[in-house]
Amino acid sequence: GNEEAPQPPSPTQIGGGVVPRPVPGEQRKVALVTGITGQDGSYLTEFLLGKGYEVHGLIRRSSNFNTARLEHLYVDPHNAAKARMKLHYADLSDASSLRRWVDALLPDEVYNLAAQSHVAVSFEIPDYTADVVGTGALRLLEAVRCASKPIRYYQAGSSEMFGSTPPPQSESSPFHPRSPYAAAKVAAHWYTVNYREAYGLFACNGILFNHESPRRGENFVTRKITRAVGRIRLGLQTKVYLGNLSAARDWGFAGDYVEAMWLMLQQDEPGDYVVATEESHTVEEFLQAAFGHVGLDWKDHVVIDPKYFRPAEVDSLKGDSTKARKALGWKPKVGFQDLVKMMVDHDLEIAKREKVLVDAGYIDAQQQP
Ligand code: NDP
Ligand code: GDR
Repeated sequence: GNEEAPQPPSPTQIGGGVVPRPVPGEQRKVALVTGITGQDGSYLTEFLLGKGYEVHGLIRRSSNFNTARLEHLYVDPHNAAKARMKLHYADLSDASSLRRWVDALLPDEVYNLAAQSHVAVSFEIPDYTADVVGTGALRLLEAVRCASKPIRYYQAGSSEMFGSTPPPQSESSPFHPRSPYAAAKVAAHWYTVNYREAYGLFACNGILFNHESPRRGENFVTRKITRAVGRIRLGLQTKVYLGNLSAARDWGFAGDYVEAMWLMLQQDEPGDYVVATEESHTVEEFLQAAFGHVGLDWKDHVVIDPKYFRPAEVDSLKGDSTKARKALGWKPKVGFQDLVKMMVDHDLEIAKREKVLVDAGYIDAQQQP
């Protein structure tokens, strides 16, 4: 028809990255993304808009606005031709809301990124975590299965599912979850496999190792450290309280990982894929790199607080992503040192703005993030 050509969204303001232009004349696909307000949801939305998709996101009701990571992508829906991202209220704990939006939108692809994603918090609210992370995936799969057209489904699986299984971990490594969060992700993984086998659904599990960015939630260890580095460098705080520094993680950049999600849904056959950098570092090594980048020694500023130790820990994760690299042609672009620098540089800028407000007497420096 004479519909206006898709407009590229404005360049991103947080987390770097400029949205690529959609290819003109390409048929517009429709994606439905749960967890769109989270770290990965924002990068995936940018990526899909860049591919020319119309992106619908399910957001949950909150007393505070929870759309900060999407602000730079938002176009007023009254500008119907340009607004290619649309947000709708739903909740992974509410099957009726999921069913309704899947039926109303009939997307080509569904990305299930929603989760209570904090491992330590899952020990505090295990029942809720199981409901949203495990049963929530089942509710969404059921909505997709019952839809009146075939829909491709992506499940956000996690390296936490391997838990105490020693590295390197690949698709054939056994799961041994070490938290309510991880156990719920294992359930979601097998629900997804089961819907593929039972109903022939095009359903994929991405088993993603840790991935970080300047948009990472501030209570995950990498961002907690880089926020603290920025503030300590600017004199806004002196100490940061942490738990276990000897845990090793395979840390990549979230912007790289969302491409792997999409690639999985573009294959001829559905499958499960490990996505990882194949490089592992301890929390202590992250501290060294982050404090070192601004010329500080982490040992002068880190205090161990046992309250951050977990009832059961995952000691060592290092992925073997041979399958994804061969079958999807995927590989990470950002390495460990560049990731740390990207996050520290971003958080130094935030600290500079905070310092202006502190110096002017508008905020209290003690109000730590
Ligand atoms: P975030 O915690 O940043 O985002 C989680 C998203 O889920 C948010 O949009 C959140 O909404 C939403 N959400 C939480 N509870 C509900 C609910 N009951 N109903 C609907 N939406 C809900 O996670 P990430 O972006 O880092 O991760 C995305 C997914 O990938 C998650 O499933 C996570 O478990 C998984 N994963 C993440 C990895 C990582 O290293 N980042 C690695 C492997 C897997 P709100 O903004 O309102 O809180
Ligand atoms: P993780 O990420 O549990 O791997 O789950 P997190 O950054 O929370 O912890 C990584 C390691 O750091 C240790 N640690 C601390 N962690 C936090 N959050 N706060 C601290 O103060 C602290 N001190 C030390 C932890 O004990 C742990 O060993 C993330 C989430 O994104 C999951 O949703 C995802 O599935 C996995 O990554 C892959």
